[in-house]
Amino acid sequence: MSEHSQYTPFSTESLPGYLAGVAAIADRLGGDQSAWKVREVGDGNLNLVFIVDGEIETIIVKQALPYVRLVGDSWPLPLYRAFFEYHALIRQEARDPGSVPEVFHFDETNALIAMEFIKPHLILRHKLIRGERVEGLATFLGNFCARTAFRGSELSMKSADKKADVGLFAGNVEIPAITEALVFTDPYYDAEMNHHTDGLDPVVAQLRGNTELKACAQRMLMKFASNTETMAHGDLHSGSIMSTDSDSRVIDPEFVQYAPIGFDIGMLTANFLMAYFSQPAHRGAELDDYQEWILSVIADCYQQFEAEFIHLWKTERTGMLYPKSLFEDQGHSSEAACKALLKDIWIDALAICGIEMHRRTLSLAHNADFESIEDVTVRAPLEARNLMMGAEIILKAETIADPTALVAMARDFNKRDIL
Ligand code: SR1
Ligand code: MG
Repeated sequence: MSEHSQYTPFSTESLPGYLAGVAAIADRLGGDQSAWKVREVGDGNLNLVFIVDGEIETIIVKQALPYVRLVGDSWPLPLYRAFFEYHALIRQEARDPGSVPEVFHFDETNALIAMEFIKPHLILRHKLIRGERVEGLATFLGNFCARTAFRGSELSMKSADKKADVGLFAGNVEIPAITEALVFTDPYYDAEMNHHTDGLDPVVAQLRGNTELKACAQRMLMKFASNTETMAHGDLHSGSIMSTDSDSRVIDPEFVQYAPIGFDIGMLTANFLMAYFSQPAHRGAELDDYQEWILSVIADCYQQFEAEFIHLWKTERTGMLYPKSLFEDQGHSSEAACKALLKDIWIDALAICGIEMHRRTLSLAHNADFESIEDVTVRAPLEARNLMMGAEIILKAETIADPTALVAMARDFNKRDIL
């Protein structure tokens, strides 16, 4: 039987009838299905997303489509990604309670997850474009990255459990393949689905002509494809975060994959840097202050990631890796070992960061931070700063000491006239 034989893509009209048949959901919504209000609000690249207002509660229903929504049915995509998203959500909830939406119902056949409607939160990317600040953002995200990374690794997990989980998620083939192509490879040659802003050609030619840069990106791809350090969210950008002015949550882990620990925090850092570089087109008088706030989030987030990682190292190091039997039980400090590991994670995170900065301006899926700048003569020079800083991060990762040095680099690139 094919994966699709019993699958039904729902519409705003057909969804209430389906939900009425799921007792736990019908009770949660309350009242009669005829009174439920359904809106389809998916603005991402892949799925249907419905908001369902019942008499008692509002919920989100996310359903995978058998193709890439951004491109159309010429690009098929397996429905089984919903299964992995569901499993990622429940693991993230266990590893960092309260950080992700609560799952109410999962239907594997229909590739459908019914979950908590996080409100009054909005997509962080839109808040950043509007110049809004979010209290506690860096602490929340630093903790999320550290807790999910540490508790999903063999620093914490039993080896057999972690290996079984790696086996489970290894079935998620096509989704990481998108990342492998769109993120790591396509930016560096004129791949079919690529596009970039008019006026950027000289910078793009410079990057694509740099064999050292391409080799560094491929080296990182090799690590991404083969290194199962932890369960990564896999697509942790500002569109995968929802915030109020003082509370944040992470959504949308369908790109989940076992990957290097630096993957999520590196991708996240890149998305804050792109928010930073795009600001001159979005802000007026308060530009400098707001850009500095974004840089403070980048530095604080990474510092919190390291602080929480070190805390977990001291308090929850119960896995097969760096066992206490080798260090503390021998009267030996493991501090230097932890520091050396964090250095390796930082270097990986930097490489991912630079690569993500490139793919969001050169590959298929761009971001609204830059894309919403309609005047290409304004957009291109800002994207050029982003592209050139991305290259320097990748090529000089070993020489960037810490997040303070990274944000200092951003200030420098933000002043450059590259085009
Ligand atoms: C075809 S999917 C393009 C992008 O959308 C997702 O959000 C991921 O970022 C992916 O790379
Ligand atoms: Mg997404």
